[in-house]
Amino acid sequence: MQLLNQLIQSREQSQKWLAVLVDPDKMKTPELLKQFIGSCEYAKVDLILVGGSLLLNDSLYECISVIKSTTHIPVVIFPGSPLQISDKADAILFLSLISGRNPELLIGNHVTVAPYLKKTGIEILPTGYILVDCGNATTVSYISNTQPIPYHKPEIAAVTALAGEMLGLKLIYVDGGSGAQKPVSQKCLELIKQQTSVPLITGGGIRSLDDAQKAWNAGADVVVVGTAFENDPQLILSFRNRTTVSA
Ligand code: 1GP
Repeated sequence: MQLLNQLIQSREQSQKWLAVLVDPDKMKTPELLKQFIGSCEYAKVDLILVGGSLLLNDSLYECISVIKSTTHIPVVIFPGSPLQISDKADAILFLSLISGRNPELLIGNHVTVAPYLKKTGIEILPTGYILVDCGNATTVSYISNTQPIPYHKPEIAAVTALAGEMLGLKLIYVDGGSGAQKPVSQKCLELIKQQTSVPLITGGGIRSLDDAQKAWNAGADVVVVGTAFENDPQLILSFRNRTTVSA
């Protein structure tokens, strides 16, 4: 079954997903990456995102190959630039940065990469990407040259998500950016959940199972963790016993 349909099915059953973000630049050796993927299996991770706002090394392809040779957990590209494409992945978040007003990130880059993406045959996940200011300037807000939505204006995030769904986007990803000081507010997730009916992904600044649980309870269907697991790879083990079905 296509990933989007699996996610919709999980959402209908109130089942929550855990996604791990792997930054290829942080891959020290293939062995260490394989070890970490082993921990992902133990922690019953549902999705592995690969990508980054700024990749300094040309290691995306190798990183995905190593992961695919180690696990059956689906691998999804979370592209920080049009260069981050690989036919080795299962799918790609085809991101439109709808919180910003940078035409290249709303539609421009998409036109450039569309024919290449078609050739890869991987699943395309049209995603409304919303950046929220979560306390510090992140790489993504600098590189994208866009202004994030203010933390205390969740209603703006909610109507932005609504407009994204009306435009036909199939997923909403509300992100504080990698290494955010704090996660996107629960109020923001609740309002987006009320306004929209497509699956909701959130990430940025999630540092513990408790943070993730709060995000799931507030309405996120998928919680993404990157920096916290990079800093402490053992932390992922504590996610094994999470509650994956919400009330
Ligand atoms: C960033 O949402 C992801 O786009 C993950 O953020 O690295 O802060 O976990 P962290």
